[in-house]
Amino acid sequence: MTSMAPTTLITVAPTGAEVDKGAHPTLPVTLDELVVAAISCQDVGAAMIHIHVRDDDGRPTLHLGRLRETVAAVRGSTDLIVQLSTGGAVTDSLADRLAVLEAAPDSCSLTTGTVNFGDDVFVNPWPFVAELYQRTQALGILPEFELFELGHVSAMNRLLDEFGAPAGGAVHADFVMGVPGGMPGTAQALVAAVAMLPAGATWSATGIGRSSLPVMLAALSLGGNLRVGMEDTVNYGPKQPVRDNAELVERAARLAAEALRPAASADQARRLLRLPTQG
Ligand code: KMH
Ligand code: ZN
Repeated sequence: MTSMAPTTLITVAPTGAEVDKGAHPTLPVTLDELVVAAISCQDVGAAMIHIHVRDDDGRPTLHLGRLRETVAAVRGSTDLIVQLSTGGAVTDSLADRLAVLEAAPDSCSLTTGTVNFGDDVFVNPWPFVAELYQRTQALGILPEFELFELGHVSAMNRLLDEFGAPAGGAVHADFVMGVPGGMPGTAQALVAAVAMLPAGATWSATGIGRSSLPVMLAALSLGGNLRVGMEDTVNYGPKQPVRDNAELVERAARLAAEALRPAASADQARRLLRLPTQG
C-alpha cells in the first residue's frame, strides 16, 4: 500500500465583514472582484475559500440571492471548496445567519460560543449553535468549527457528544487567534487548543493582524493547515500593506512547501475533509 505524501490545506478568507474597501482598495467586495481573487488564490495554492459577501455599497450582507449567486460564480470559475460564513458581521441577526445554509455551500463556518470581538461582541448562544449544527447535518453541509478561544473547543466537543458527527463524518476546526477578546495568537495557545481536539480531527489556524506569521509557523510545525487572507490581515509586513489575497496565499504555500507539506489541491483537500471529489 502506498502512503500519500502529506499536504497542507490552504484556505483563503479574502474579504471578511470588518475590513473597509476605502482603506484597502484591493479588498474584493464585488462578485467580479471575488471571482478574480478566488482564481488567483487557487493558482498559487488555495484549496478552500471562506466567503463573506458585500452589498453594492461595499457593506457586509447576508442577502440570500447574493450568497447563492456567489456560490454559483465561484463554483463556475474554480475548483475551490466553497465555504460561506455563518458568522457574518456582529450586527447580523441569528435568523439571517441560520438562513445562510439555504445557499447550499460545500462548507460553512460555525463558531461554538460567544466571544468579545474588539469593542463588539460576536454572539453565539448555545441554542443557536445547536440549531445551526443540526441544520448542517440535515443539509449535508460540512461545518468548519471556527474557534476563537479554548472554551469554544469544549463547546465543539459538547456538540459532537450531544448531536453526533458532522455531515460526511469529518471533524474540522479552524482556530482564529489574536482577536482582541479571544485567545492570543501564540504557539502556546495553539498547542493548548490542538490538545483539546478529539482524535482524528483535522484543523487549520489563522492569526489576526501581526499574529499571522507566528500562528502560521506554529501551525506548520504542529502539522496543521493554514488559513490566510485579507479578512484576517491587511499587512504583509510592518508598514507594508498586503498587495492582494494571492500574495498571502503564495507566502503560505511557500512556507508549507519548505515544511515539506506542500499546498493541497482542491481534490486532495476534499479527500481530507471527506467531501465528494470532482476528479
Ligand atoms: N465577522 C465576525 C463577527 C465567521 O466568518 O464565521 C465573525 C466571523 C466568523 O468572521
Ligand atoms: Zn469569516
